[in-house]
Amino acid sequence: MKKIVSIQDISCYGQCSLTVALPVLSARGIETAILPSGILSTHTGGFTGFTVLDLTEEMPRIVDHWISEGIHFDAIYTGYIGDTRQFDLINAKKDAILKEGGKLIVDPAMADHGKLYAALNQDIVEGMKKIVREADLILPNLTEAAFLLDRPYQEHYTQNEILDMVHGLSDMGAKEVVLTGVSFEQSRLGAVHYNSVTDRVTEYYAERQPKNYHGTGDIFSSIYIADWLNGRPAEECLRDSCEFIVKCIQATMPYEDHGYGVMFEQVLAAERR
Ligand code: PXL
Repeated sequence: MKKIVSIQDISCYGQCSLTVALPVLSARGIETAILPSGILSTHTGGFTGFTVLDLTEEMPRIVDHWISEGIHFDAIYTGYIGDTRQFDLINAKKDAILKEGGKLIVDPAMADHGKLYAALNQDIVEGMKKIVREADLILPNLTEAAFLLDRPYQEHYTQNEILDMVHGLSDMGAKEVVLTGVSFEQSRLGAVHYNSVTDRVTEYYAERQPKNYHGTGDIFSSIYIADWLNGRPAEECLRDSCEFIVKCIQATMPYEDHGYGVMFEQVLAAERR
């Protein structure tokens, strides 16, 4: 059984970051520890007046206790990070809490639809670049990729431009890149995987759904990471995570008052039946 630690915020309400990563990873058979980067009353998309408790000071105390207990992980999975000091902490401590050959997985959750999330700024982008360089696997969406590469965000990309982006991201240091939100035709939306070791590109496109929801990036990453740690090939990881998101959106759309996240619980539960 693989053991992972996820480093991202707890958005107490809103179905994103740790409140989706934990159940999804657990349901896929991954033991999941958490290192919360902060506690927010809600996520920062669509809610106003949210509260934030930064946990930067507490994080090294937690990690140092784990080190003294000899606790090690197969992988670290980072997501939303609200304070730049946390990037240095991750780089400084990662080797001490990873098993030999353990992996650093970075979902640079910081932006979407061409814009940074409400509480973030360019310093977070610069910090994110520091951990992307060290990563075995990164899972940016198109907006995050544009920020990481210091390129302007475009509404549309050609196939060559997408390939150029995944190569650019892997040139930054990431061994494997999963670029999400890729679309070349109106009715299909999916993701592109690039493995810099084998120089292989894999793509998967699912049926585009008529609505966007918060938290789908976090759920996509959690499914992908669980499958990846369970040793499944890129084409299966991509198909499983894209189709899972499609099902989550379809489960949520009938409920018009549920605009803040997707009802992924139903989809997880249906898999068990
Ligand atoms: O889903 C990404 C995410 C994670 N954490 C917080 C967020 C967001 C997206 O807005 O606000 C706090």
